[in-house]
Amino acid sequence: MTTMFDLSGKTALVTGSARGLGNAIAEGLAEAGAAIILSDINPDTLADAAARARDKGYTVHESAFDVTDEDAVAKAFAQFDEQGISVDILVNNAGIQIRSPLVDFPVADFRKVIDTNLTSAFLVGREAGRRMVARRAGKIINIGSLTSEQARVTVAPYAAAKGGIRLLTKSMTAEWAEFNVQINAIGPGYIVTEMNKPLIENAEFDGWVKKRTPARRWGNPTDLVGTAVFLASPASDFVNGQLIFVDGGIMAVY
Ligand code: GCO
Repeated sequence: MTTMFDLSGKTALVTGSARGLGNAIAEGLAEAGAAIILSDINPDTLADAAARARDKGYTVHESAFDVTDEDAVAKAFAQFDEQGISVDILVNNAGIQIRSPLVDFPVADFRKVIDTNLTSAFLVGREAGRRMVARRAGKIINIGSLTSEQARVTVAPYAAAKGGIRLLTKSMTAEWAEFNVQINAIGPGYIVTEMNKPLIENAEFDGWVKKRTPARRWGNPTDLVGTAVFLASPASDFVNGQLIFVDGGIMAVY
């Protein structure tokens, strides 16, 4: 039974994995046996995260690139090819948040959020997908959100991007499932991360989250690990195109 969830011999690339959800997911995949490629736009925080992961005994590669830059993404994958590293598992996690009322949203910020949260998953997913299709094997996990399904005030481009992630996941499935590539998404609920700091520190919002979440608490980044390992492992070989909410029950109850 445990071999079903064993990731030994596999390599997982997690974008935006120097901290937050991406870091917890990467370390979780490593704990399940995968070698990990930590990746972030900031080489300093990336080096720190890699040192921490190596201290825990994991096999760690590092790759600093901008997920919104087509050439940089292509170059990173060309380097993996040269080093003989195959990305067996990709987690498209990199993301940013900019909050503002929609009537005032600057177009440059709108584009930046769409680029970083959605176009990035296409760009990195395309490089990984080409190779997975050729190898007839692969797992892609896109990180969605509650806002993949439902909107919330002040985060319109984020919600538009995360809604896009849901259909990008299905589109990848439409084209790559026949080549034994499984593409699914995780929809985290409200999780304690640096990105959500302004929400956590806002007493009213914090109270709302605890009331709105049937589990009556914020999630921790490690709450996502079980689902990530499942979606990265042979246990999910016939699961494809799904968005699985890991949200303490929010989407089940209104
Ligand atoms: C925010 C957003 C997100 C939420 C997430 C829940 O304002 O930052 O609401 O960060 O935590 O969308 O899935």
